[in-house]
Amino acid sequence: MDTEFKSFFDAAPPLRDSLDVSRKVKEFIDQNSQLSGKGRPIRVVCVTSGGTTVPLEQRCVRYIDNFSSGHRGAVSTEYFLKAGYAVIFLYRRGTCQPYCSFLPEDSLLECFDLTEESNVQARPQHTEALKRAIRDHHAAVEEGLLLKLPFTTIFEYLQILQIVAISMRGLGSHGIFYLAAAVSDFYVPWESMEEHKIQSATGPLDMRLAPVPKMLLVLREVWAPTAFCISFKLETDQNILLKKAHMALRKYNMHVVVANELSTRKEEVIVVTSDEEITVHRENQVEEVEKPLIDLLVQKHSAYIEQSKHDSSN
Ligand code: 9Z3
Repeated sequence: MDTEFKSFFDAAPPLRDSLDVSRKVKEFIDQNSQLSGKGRPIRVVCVTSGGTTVPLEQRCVRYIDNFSSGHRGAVSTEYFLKAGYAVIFLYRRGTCQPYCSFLPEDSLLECFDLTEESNVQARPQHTEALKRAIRDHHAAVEEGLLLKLPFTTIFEYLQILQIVAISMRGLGSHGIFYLAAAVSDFYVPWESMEEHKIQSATGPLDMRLAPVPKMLLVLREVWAPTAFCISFKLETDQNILLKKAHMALRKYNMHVVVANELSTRKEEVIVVTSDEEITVHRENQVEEVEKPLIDLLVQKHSAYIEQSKHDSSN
């Protein structure tokens, strides 16, 4: 493994439930692989979602965070499930969850009333969306097609992603990584981090942040070399977005890079591959941009599976 990465992992605080996470991921993949015996070739996608935090103290009081709401990851998970995939949803604690993005921002309680007999009843304007969400969510969980794994820090995120990636190796080309999480570019290495709360009385705070090692290359070359890899490129300057997306595609050897600009990300994304750029728009106010996006990515994944079969038979 890349030496930068090795030292990142060696110095990171150990993941608290690593055995439990490994067991859950293994069981999930085994259980879904058995389904393939019933004639359904199983496809598993790891969807990453939300932003990673960068702690400033080992006994963390303060941290650096980013804007990501987890909406893209949560809604994409719903569409992958609809397309027949089993989904490992690696999400930031407290961010948007699958089947919950329609909820009013102020409170879930806005969806319900109490009847005169003190029973809970959905308000008419929310009834259809609630029914659909309850039905689809329970179906995914009962069929064992959705595994949720939470993270908070950059350390937890990369350690869990490694466990998932290595466990998915056996799926070959049937595995996808859909890396929508907004991953910190800089962090405070654990060994140089203050143990206790930084005192404000000592005056202005100077801090040196180290670059986070580029996980995409290790994922592609070492952890899961046969999986179909989709990463996202986010910029705020539309003029450099496509250039940066093409650079990421080449540098990290991704199969697809989805380019998005911060302010228009819910309306439009551009799917970039080595031979094309396809702009995908939100089709109407009811359906999200993730619907045509996942349709297109599923097509590209199917073509990749066929190509991999063809390559291995030659
Ligand atoms: C994205 O670009 C996602 O589409 C968003 C989704 C984070 C913009 P929300 O969570 O937003 O729905 O509010 N994710 C990847 C961003 C990122 O950190 N990309 C890295 C980069 O641009 C590559 S891994 O350098």
